[in-house]
Amino acid sequence: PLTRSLSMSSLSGLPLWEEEDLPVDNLLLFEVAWEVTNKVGGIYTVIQTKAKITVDEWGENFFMMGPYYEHNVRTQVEKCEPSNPAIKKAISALNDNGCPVYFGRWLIEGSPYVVLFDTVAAAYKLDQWKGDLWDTCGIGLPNHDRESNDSLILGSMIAWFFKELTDQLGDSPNVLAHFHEWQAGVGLILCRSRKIPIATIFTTHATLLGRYLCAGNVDFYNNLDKFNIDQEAGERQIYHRYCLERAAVHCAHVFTTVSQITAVEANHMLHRKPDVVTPNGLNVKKFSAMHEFQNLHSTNKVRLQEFVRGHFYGHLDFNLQKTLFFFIAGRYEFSNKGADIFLESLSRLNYLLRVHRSDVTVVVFFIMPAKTNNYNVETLKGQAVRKQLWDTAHTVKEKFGTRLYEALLKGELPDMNTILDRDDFTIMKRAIYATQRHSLPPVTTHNMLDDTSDPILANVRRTGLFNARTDRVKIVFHPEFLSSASPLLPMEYEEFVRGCHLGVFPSYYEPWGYTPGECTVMGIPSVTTNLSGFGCFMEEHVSDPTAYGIYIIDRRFRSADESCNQLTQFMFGFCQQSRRQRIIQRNRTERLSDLLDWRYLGRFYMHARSLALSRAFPDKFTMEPLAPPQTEGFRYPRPGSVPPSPSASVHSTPHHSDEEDSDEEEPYDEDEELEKDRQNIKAPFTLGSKHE
Ligand code: G6P
Ligand code: 1S3
Repeated sequence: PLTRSLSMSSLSGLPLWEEEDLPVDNLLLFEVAWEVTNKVGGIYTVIQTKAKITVDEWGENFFMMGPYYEHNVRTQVEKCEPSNPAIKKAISALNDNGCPVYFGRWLIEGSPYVVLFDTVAAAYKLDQWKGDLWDTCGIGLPNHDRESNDSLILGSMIAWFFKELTDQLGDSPNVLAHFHEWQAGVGLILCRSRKIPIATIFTTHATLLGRYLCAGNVDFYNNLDKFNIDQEAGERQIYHRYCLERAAVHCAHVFTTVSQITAVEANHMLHRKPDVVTPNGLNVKKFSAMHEFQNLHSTNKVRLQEFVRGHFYGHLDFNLQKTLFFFIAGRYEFSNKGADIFLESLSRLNYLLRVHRSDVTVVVFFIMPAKTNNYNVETLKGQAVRKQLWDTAHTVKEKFGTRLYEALLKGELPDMNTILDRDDFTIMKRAIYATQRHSLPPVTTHNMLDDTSDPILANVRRTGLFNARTDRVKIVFHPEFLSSASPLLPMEYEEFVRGCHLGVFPSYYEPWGYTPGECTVMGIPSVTTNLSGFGCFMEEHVSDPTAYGIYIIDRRFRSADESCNQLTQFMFGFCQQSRRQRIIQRNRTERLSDLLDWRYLGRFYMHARSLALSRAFPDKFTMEPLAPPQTEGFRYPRPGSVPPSPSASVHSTPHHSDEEDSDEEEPYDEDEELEKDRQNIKAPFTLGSKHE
């Protein structure tokens, strides 16, 4: 039998989860999502990072299912023949009926098998399948809604596949299918209505109505029980989608969502309380050298500094050694992702830094994709000017070096007054003249298609954050996801995050929120909120989140203005930290990684699976469903050693700030601090009842 290797390092102090007795070698597990091999948003991260632990547990009996896109398959999938004869036959049945299905290994960590359905080639059956859906559950899909139509085609193909498969298998091995989000839900609805014998799980990563209502500026969380949800869905013209979502939720043997806060939301918006909360994890990689992530911060920061040198050419009157890089990134949902209160708080921070005559400058990156028409000229010119200055310096340096060398060969010291000639000075002066600019460094790196109505730009105009010389907060809006192939900022997202000092994600609507989690495992502090799944999870498991570099804004019980003030204070406090304090804080942040590791959080998926089997096949899976894994009561303690707060440190004095470039101003034993914290983390924990 396949075994599970899930024990976390006992050093982490996290609760262990012992092996369950799921006979995984006599089961087939399918995980269905629109984002399998197809990167659209956050669900891709969930399934892509979770693949490794699921393959470790299920081996050859695990399959992912999603839509077929030729370009995705060409770059990410190695096609092969299924070794399981029943799967092979089921695929052939669809292929033989003009509905192509592809099989292969997805080339990500764990190399899971994938079954991909060509929804475009099967689109000729759309009308027939619309009729089936209507006859089965009375849900009609409008023609203009491409996304819903695609999800119906995928779902119909998947239900057909499961029918063929289970006809082949009989009742051994049993099939367990886990569907993610409403776009994959149709398959579940059809399987259940056709009484196909499989155990089903449905996970929602956000509710349709929650996302829409929040984006519409309502006081969502204080009115959860007051919405007329049918009417709200109808008014937003998403009634059919909402019906698909709600039907999938109610058809599933087990319903899960990604956080407690979304569980409460789902109970109101979908009228079913989730059976299990399955928090999102990451595939955490530990470096063998403990300080490697600090070195990576340093080297990537240098690359960001190079970009800034170009972008702010002619205005580089701030000290890059005292410049901090903040950023926000993600889907461009202006208020849901909290870009609104971020901008307002930045303008307050700008004011505070100015009145306190701070020598710190903050460069803030907004990485949110919007419609653009390529990079703008001024931004490209900035990098060209920087390159020209670099080339000039290099040419003069070469000449200087040659003349110096020749003088030394003659046994003389060079005459420093003549070592550079008039031509050298001319090219240097011309290079300097080229750095003059008559406009301010641009706020956005691209030509925006919607310049006048773009919400970020509109708020930059309102707050006046135009990158003036006097501004201590500078804005760079990069309305496109990052890529190492960019001529402007050639960095992958991960490298960019590592080079920054603080991620700021003040979301209003955020069922989980991967961005701050990704910062955490890279040892970069971040701001989150008590309305995000991640923020609530951290609040629950970390005694002093701020000390660990997790700043949680209260957006639940405070007004928007109060939340802005809190965010401003967090950022201002961060700006007052010394380099040494930032290094200590990054070490602590990185220490929280174990909590976000799938090797720890995967247990909630396991629990959902055993629950679904016991509900779908009660005669066969008679084992008592395990009690939900418990993490309550486990908390990372307040770090015992060096306080990260500037007020508690003698080093926030002006004298200290003169020495910003020195890393180790006072003896600081990292290993000693780490050991102290580990001692503290040995907290009591509870295992599922079966193992007690
Ligand atoms: C890492 C490196 C140090 C560097 C520091 C800069 O810790 O290991 O060598 O000085 O980053 O930190 P800062 O917060 O100023 O970017
Ligand atoms: C959703 O993606 P989003 O950014 O639209 O699913 C993610 C994965 O579960 C989740 O992290 C995020 O909060 C949701 O909002």
